[in-house]
Amino acid sequence: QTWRVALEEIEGSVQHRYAERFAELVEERLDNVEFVIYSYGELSPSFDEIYSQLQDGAVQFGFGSGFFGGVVPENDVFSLSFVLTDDEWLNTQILNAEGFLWSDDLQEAYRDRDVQLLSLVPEGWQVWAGNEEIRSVEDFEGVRIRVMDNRLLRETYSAYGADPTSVGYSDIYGALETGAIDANIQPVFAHQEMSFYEVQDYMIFGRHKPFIAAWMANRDFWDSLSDEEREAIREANEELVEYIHEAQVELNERRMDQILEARPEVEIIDIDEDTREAFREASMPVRDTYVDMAGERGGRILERLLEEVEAQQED
Ligand code: 6CS
Repeated sequence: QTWRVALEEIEGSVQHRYAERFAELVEERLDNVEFVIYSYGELSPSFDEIYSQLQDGAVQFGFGSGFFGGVVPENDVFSLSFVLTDDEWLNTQILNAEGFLWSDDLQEAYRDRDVQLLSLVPEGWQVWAGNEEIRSVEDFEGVRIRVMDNRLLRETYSAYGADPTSVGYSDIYGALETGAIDANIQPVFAHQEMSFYEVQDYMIFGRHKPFIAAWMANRDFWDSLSDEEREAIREANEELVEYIHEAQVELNERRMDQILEARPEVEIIDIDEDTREAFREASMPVRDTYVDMAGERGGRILERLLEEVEAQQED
């Protein structure tokens, strides 16, 4: 049988690396399975369409990130800033801890929308990039920043005084080039692979959140699998937690070098701890918006995540 995988990102990306390794590990364990991976653009430029294919079972596996709140509102918990720590490996472990990933509330939120959540994949820090220097919350005043189509992200940047607008992934380059937008937020690898760095002069590391993608299967497909098949998938996902952390760190470093090689004039700005605190405070009211949007179950998921952050930090 052929199992199809839909990515939100192009070849070479973190999602692509994840899917390739996942396919290898599962094919090693199951004789009769073969994977086909569709990179971004191969099925449709529209994420809505890609997500519908996963919900319908036209594809068996796929990723959902910043746009996926339109399908699973609780997924927007991963769009909040300053919920996780500033340690990337710790964050990866927190998100994939049994007590969070496999908690009933989180699992039901996805299953209610016909998908089965399998793992959570941090792809590297979200990095602000723009044509203007940003060193403080005040510097965001009036900046036309592109965010994924997501009310929480729009509210976060409005809270900083910016002018957020949602543009499709494939339209960002043109919007930056023509000056329709001034800034955009991506993990480093995406700034490089999508060539956004060519039209942005500053890259600003605020470590406000990792880019997080949910890795999912179609629910009915998952329910139809044998125990052996489900076990093979779970083992592969468990092995991938450490693998993809190391791969994304290495990939993001390499892509940063490539950016600076191609455009040494790109300036890197590191936001200091005091300024991060100001960003954290300004973003706090957005947690209430999340609970308004995602409801009581969404609120419990946020609480569970915050508890897990606390527990893992104590260890
Ligand atoms: O910004 C976006 O729209 C896209 N960025 C990445 C790194 N992955 C998929 C996402 O939708």
